[in-house]
Amino acid sequence: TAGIVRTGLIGSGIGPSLSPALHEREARALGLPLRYTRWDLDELGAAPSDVGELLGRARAQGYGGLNITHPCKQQVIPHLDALSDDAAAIGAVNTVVFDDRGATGHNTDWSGFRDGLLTGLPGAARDRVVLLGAGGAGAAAAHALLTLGTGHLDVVDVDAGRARHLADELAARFGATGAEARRTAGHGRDELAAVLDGADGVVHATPVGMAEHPGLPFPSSLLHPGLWVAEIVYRPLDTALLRAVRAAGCPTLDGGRMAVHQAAEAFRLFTGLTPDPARMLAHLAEL
Ligand code: SKM
Repeated sequence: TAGIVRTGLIGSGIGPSLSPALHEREARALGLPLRYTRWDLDELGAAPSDVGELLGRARAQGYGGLNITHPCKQQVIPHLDALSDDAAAIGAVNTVVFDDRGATGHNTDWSGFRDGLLTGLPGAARDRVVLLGAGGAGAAAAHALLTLGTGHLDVVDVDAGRARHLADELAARFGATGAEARRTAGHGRDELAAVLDGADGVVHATPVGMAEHPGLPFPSSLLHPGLWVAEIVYRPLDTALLRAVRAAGCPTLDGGRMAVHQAAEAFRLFTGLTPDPARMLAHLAEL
């Protein structure tokens, strides 16, 4: 019997996730019966290492696919039958699609950031960019920037070793051919001011600005005219950083666009239907 499309999200502490509302509202707008269910590890009493078993259960229940979030984006990989090239390169999966070929892993975080940047800051220069925060979200944004042709990316993290590790990985993947030896460098927090000076834009990918981590990730005195700032946090949609950047007259991109575009691409992979990101963005603003 033609049924409802079943999808969902596996992760820890996902109660506040807006994915169920975003996906279900878009499906309704398209006339598609779809249910998006939270599979919260904490509520299921499951460990991150149970992700393979949970995938099997969802598949047996006829799911079309699942989003995967913290802390399972890496751990899910050994349980998949195939990986998209980008997910393999980034080393993280946020979308799994079930079909007759098995379970295939994708990463729509990087394409979500790319599409958010292209639509939210069209025409912005991105030759020199600073990435603040070398965690998973930062790695996805970095992949997007270098794919889009950013000439030089400085990765900054409180943990300088983590910043260098990501920069090294990116250099191996996106190494420049020819004169310029490499396109990425890693730095500790004390080098932020130096690398911001002369940058076209900065991507903020640390948790600062979320309710549990209030405040500014760096003083607004480090902003300079024309420097754009892209925020990855989307809860709240308006952060102290974005307010400070707007007050300084600099262009901003909030985290809502990445959230919407990663969801839109996952929705397309799950359903084969093309969602309307503008409508999803309007939905997000109402949530
Ligand atoms: O990658 C996304 C994921 O697809 C959904 C999500 C959420 O609903 O909180 C967060 C991100 O990890």
